[in-house]
Amino acid sequence: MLKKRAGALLAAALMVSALAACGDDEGSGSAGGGGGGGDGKLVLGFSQVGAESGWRTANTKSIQESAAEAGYELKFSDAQGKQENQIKAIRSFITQRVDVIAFSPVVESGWDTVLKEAQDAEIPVILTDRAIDSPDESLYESFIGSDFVLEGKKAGEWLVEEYKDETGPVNIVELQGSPGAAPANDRKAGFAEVIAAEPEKFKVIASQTGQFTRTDGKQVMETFLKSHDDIDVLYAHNDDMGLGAIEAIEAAGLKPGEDIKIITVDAVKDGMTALADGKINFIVECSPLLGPQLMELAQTVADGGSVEKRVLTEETTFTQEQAKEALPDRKY
Ligand code: GYE
Repeated sequence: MLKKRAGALLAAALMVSALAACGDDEGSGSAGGGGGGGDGKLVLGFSQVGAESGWRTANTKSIQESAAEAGYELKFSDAQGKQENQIKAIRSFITQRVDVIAFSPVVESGWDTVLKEAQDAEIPVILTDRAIDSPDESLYESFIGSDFVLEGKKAGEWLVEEYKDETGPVNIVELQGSPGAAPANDRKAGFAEVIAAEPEKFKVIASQTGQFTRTDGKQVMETFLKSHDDIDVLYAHNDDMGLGAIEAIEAAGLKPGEDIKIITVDAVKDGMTALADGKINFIVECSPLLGPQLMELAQTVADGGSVEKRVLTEETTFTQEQAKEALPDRKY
């Protein structure tokens, strides 16, 4: 890899000196605008999960803008929520011999074969946002993203504190993210671990996937409301499902945030607005702005340098008051 980049840099340097040599008759035309391919630009192949949520849209934007800013050529592929599409995209990046492959795995399992192919082709891979469950860490250079278990724990801790003066039982319904995805598995586990300290008090009476989307969040909440008339709390693994559920709760004649308390994860603008309006009670932040750090990592691995195996995103939490303060400056 080092050799390849060094070669590309050398080629670029030669090109510059060649231009300088015949520079006399060059006008003041735009500098460095090499016409596609072979111009020494880092080529990054990125396979995105899809466009299921506000978080995902902000994440895509961050990656596209950061690549443009860094002057990289970004080959962007949308998997529409399907692992098979991601595997196809990765194989196509290998065939095209991109410099670096990055992807946000739809699910945790089943990546070893295709990542081995990338390794054999000597193309470094960076995981963004979501982890894989392979024990072979040599299959990727780095994983940049949040600690989803911690996010689940923060959600649980808020709940425990909120009900500390009450005896319970506190009936909770849970809207899980898409099945098999790291944030769905981990946010469920972190939350469960915290509330397990008081098993007689906190009861998860229903838990089902809402696919990280508003539509499914709304639909599943409707079925929860039909089969349970004693729901105290909704824990949704992302804002979008929580926002969909709010529609279902209002349609059932109940007040979200009061009759049913709501905890979500992400803190995208729409979620923060609902929080500031009192319809959500607490949001655990998960930052989608991974672009700038991803570009740095891509450059370093393409240059043959070593990077941290795990790059953690820094995050906070928001109450309704804090959301009101943060909203005016919220970028996504
Ligand atoms: O929380 C959710 C999105 O992987 C962290 O995926 C991401 C999650 C995010 O659909 O809104």
